[in-house]
Amino acid sequence: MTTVLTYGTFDLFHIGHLRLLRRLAGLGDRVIVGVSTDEFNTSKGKRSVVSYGDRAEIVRSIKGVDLVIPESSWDQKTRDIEANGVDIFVMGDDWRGKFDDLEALCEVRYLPRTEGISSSELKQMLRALDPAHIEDLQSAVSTLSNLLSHYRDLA
Ligand code: C2G
Repeated sequence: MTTVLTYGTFDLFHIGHLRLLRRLAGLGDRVIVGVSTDEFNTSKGKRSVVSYGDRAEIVRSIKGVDLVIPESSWDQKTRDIEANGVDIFVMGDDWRGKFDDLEALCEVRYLPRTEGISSSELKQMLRALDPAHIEDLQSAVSTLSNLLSHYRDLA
């Protein structure tokens, strides 16, 4: 029985998160995922769009994930590894080198991230769609459609 452990915020769950969790399921028999609590995210200077409860439920429902635990501090990893008999600790390679100290307890692996998608980019797109911008977009669309019908009449 090989136990694999990872951590993350998993906000606005996307294909990058899914591919990472799928690869974890391929590395072992039991997959444990620490999901950052909203309070811990605040301490990381992050604010999730999706609440901890919902993020944990989404991750728990991913095929191959056996257990979700709350991540509420940076230093709980050692305890979690020992308490769950973890064999492989895995993170995306944006964390490369950051958790090498855990090699004293188990194997540490960094897997390539999925390019072109991130929660922060999705958040930026959502911010761009706030009401103030939508009005501008709507007036631009109506201007364009008026122009279009005008040219149609000319054609
Ligand atoms: N990830 C990925 N590809 C992406 C985006 C994310 O493979 N396009 C991976 C990250 O490398 C990470 C995991 O998905 O391993 C979760 O990413 P985040 O939700 O951004 O987690 P983060 O905020 O980095 O929290 O103690 C560690 C922290 O909890 C990590």
